[in-house]
Amino acid sequence: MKQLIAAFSLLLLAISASVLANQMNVKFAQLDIDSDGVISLLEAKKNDELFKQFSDLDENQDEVLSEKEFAHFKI
Ligand SMILES: [Ca+2]
Ligand SMILES: [Ca+2]
Repeated sequence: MKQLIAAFSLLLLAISASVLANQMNVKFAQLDIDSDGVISLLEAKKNDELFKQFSDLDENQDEVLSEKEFAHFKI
């Protein structure tokens, strides 16, 4: 029985993790207005906090945020 509960909790954890990941994707997709898979400075301007953090988040300094760089964004 304990094993069943443990397995069930793991399943729940996996589900909530994927829901969280989806929410991140939705947000990224919302900001990526032209859907080219990166957030440009112009697109980042839609979100004040993101705009402030833009240069810190843009690790390779190509003036766009990849999904990986955006993942470091904290509100
Ligand atoms: Ca874009
Ligand atoms: Ca970049």
